[in-house]
Amino acid sequence: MTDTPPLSSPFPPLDWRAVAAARGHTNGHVGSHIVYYPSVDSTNVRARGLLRDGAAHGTVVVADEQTHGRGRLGRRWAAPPRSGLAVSVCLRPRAEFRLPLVTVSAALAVGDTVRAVVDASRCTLKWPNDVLVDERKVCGILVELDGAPGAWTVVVGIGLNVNAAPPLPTAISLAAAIGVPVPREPLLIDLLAALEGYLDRAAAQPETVLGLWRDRLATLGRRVRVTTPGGVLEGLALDVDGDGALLLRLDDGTVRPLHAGDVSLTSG
Ligand code: BT5
Repeated sequence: MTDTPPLSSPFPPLDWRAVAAARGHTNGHVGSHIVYYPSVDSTNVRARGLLRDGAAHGTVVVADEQTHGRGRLGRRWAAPPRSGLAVSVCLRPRAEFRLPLVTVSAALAVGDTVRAVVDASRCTLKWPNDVLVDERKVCGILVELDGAPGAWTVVVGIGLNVNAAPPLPTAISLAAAIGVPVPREPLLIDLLAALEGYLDRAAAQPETVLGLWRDRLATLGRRVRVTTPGGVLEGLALDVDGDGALLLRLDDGTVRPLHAGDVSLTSG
């Protein structure tokens, strides 16, 4: 944890101390304890290790560069150093917490944070875990569980393209969307506060949070193609159920629930 990173970048390092100061020091708050790396393999990997070592609920790992940023299903997350936010939040949910609502809470929180910068009409959520601006991916979310039923530890990893994005036709950054650079610290402060708010709400009123997510999911009502371990399925994205599964109506009329961990939405 040094402030002199061995990397060259047109962007300044994250002022993580300002973020920590803004989030306060109350135990259990998301961001009350922040672990910063100038460069790290993956913030999710580090956060899982911290949880194994007893880290408190709400501990946040943030890095200015990831050398092995992880996506879902073995894919990679890449971003130019210091250009965006690579954040992993350590959670120790209560046994009754509905775990799919971690991803839902994170997507809603990122959506709010993005909408504070980009006109809301340009920002949509794509099931299960993408936040899009102008139909291009500005953020990905990776939730990973360890432990055992009733005593899960959860890491919610969030990658947000702030001032640059990798050269993918499907990717966009906030700065590219609005034409000016965007300071990362206020974004991270807002994101952590919003995540805490949605997680609290998801614990108390899960249906309300699912309803907010359903309203923002651009996927619903569209024809989609989904890659599953058993092959490719096509159909109409009807709705999401109480576990966050996507209800897909196949062309033969049957409805299949699809769970986020297993599938990849390749069009829609
Ligand atoms: C995700 O996976 O979208 C989850 C990404 C989570 C990244 C965060 S960063 C902090 C934390 N630490 C980690 O190690 N991971 C988390 P998935 O749905 O599988 O999407 C991955 C795909 O998105 C890749 O195969 C690329 O096509 C594309 N992609 C990679 N980097 C991108 C970027 N920066 N912006 C937009 N698309 C990207």
